[in-house]
Amino acid sequence: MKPLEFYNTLKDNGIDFFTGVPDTILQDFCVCLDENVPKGKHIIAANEGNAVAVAAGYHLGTGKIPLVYMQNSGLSNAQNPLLSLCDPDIYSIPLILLIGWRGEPGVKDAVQHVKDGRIQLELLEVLEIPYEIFSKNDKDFKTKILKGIQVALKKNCPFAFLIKKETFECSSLKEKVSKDKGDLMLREEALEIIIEKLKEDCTLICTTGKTSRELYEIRERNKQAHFSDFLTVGSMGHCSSIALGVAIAKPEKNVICIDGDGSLIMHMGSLVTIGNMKLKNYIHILLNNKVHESVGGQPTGAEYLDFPSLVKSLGYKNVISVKNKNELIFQMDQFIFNQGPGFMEIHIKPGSRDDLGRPDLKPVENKKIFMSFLKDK
Ligand SMILES: Cc1ncc(C[n+]2csc(CCOP(=O)(O)OP(=O)(O)O)c2C)c(N)n1
Repeated sequence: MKPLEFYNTLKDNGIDFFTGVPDTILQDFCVCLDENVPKGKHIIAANEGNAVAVAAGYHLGTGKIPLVYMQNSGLSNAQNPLLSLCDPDIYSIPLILLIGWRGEPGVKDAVQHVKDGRIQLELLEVLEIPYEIFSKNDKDFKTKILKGIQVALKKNCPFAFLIKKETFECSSLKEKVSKDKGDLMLREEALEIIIEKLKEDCTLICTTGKTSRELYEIRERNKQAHFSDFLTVGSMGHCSSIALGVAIAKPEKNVICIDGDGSLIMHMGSLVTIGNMKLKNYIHILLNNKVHESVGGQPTGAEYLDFPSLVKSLGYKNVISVKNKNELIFQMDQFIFNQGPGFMEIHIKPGSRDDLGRPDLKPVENKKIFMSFLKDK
């Protein structure tokens, strides 16, 4: 299906406002939005709940039906405003939800998507959200769009369009994100240096997406064990809070959270708690490429965000920002030994290897070896 045809059908039926959090299944539709939606009418939100709320506000101001896009794992973030704001039993707000169906039964996907995918239809039914399913070569897609909009309008309720993998035809976004960015490092180069500089017994809590996949592969290449790394394969935006819990439990250990800008922004409130806790053993490293690189390179909103000033204002003690390899090598030696909570922002450029794999380690196995590592120390 051509994203532009899909978009034009939405537009012809009165949808002129789009907000959401990107996902791989929807990345070509997002490129189409960037190219066609007038400025200010396409908002990449911090998280899916925020997107639903912004869309609800747009409806209140215009009476129109907005569209909210998300990966299906983001439906849980959106659940609160869907049930307690938009639901027909509360304010009854019409919305179109465009949901990327990761982990669809019978379609190979990463482990963190399997359950979400399996319960997808039942979940929508329990939430009492009517839906239509879209797939590649869908001949009826215009009728389905029309039906969804009519139901949403008639019942004043959210209506979901569930999008299967490879429904949308490819665009050229990948090329757009790999343009030259001076001497900024790639995420994997920065990770290699971090791993080299850290002592073997440092505890790492790593964020969702390609960061954890790269960390896993670096350990394999270095022939190092994985027991000191917790790979947060799902629950985007929560690695800093997981790290906080570990740091509280293990005050004698340096606990290092490796975060991404999209993830950090998704649940940015955690910074307030971390700042308040003032743990000396808490270190937060932000790999800031300003985009959701793992799912297609859409901007996160970090472009104009001054993370060092923000975290300083929240009580982080040891705060620095680095932009290239030499600065990172130089600063790492000192940084980990300074008193926490520490925050190191590393400006990096978007990009990753095409042949990047996924961890061969099951999450439950990861948990077991990580917990025995923490226990041993
Ligand atoms: C709740 C939720 N929404 C969306 C996603 C899809 N997703 C996976 S990784 C990612 C991007 C993460 O961006 P960032 O933290 O900046 O890291 P980068 O990929 O740029 O290294 C997104 C949006 C998800 N996994 N979970």
